[in-house]
Amino acid sequence: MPNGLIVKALSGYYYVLAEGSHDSEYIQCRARGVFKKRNISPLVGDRVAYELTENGEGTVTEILPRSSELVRPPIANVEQVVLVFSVGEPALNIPLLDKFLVHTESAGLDTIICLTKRDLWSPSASDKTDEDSSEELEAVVRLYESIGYPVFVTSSKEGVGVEEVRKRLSGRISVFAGQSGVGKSTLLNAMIPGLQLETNEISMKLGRGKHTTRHVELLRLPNGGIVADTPGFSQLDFLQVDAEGLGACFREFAPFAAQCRFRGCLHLHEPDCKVQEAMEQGRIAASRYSDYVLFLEEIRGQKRRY
Ligand SMILES: Nc1nc2c(ncn2[C@@H]2O[C@H](COP(=O)(O)OP(=O)(O)OP(=O)(O)O)[C@@H](O)[C@H]2O)c(=O)[nH]1
Ligand SMILES: [Mg+2]
Ligand SMILES: [Zn+2]
Repeated sequence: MPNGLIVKALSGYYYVLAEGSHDSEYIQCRARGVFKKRNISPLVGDRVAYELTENGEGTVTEILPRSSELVRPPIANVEQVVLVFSVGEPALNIPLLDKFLVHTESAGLDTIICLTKRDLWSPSASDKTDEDSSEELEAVVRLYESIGYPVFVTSSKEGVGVEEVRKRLSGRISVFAGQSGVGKSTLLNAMIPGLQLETNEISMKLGRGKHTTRHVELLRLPNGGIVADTPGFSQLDFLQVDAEGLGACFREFAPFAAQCRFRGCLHLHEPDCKVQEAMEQGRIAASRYSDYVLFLEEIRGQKRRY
């Protein structure tokens, strides 16, 4: 049976690129019924075995073992997640960024942060000068870089930073993830000559995107590498992370957490908690710590509902 790669999933069909094939001829496949029975669904990024059927279509018969798996966006076998957040329209949402980071950490994936629409950045207070305003953005960049995440600031409109992001994706399998309207598809169009993914203005009334991209699709980069465009989303639950595991998803807590007096310290009100101490001393950012506390409450609330 031939093997292939699922490059796109749409309306119950999986588009499979035959192994070794370099053109864009896909075999349109259905999944074998047994997957549904076992509650498994093939994902974009899956390497699969398939069989050809009479009508020129195919059936996915087997999913080969995955090296990684994300639920949102649904994709298998990526090595790197690019968290795409706009600095304006929609406004930069730091708690949501921290939440996405929990998910990529818990999935064990490398993460880079891409702050888009640099041309739309404006200071949060109206009396600030231009200089103050870029300082505020630089502080965000510095914070996440200090934690260990590479950060890119881009403007697809002005062609800023696009080349740097492309280089970072070269030779790897990556996925773009972020809210609707932050400019994921626009950035990919800017990066890949000839690509014309559909894009749409955000709704000014609602301050968010219009969910333009509707499916996950793998795209080949001109200088090697594969990147997936995905539909925007902002709702994320914590079903895969429990209260005890949350702290480990905040990378910069690790050296302090190791020295807390209690094993299994949740870093809330425990005596001799080194994470709280580090936060008070400004060695852990207050915004990160408060998002940690927020997520902990959310996880506990989720549990109670069951
Ligand atoms: N000013 C400015 N606008 C941008 C930039 N990048 C994208 N946009 C605009 O932002 C809007 C949304 O862009 P999309 O690329 O459709 O956003 P998306 O993240 O793919 O959205 P979904 O597919 O809905 O998830 C479009 O009107 C783009 O032209 C930028 O760098 N600067
Ligand atoms: Mg899009
Ligand atoms: Zn602690």
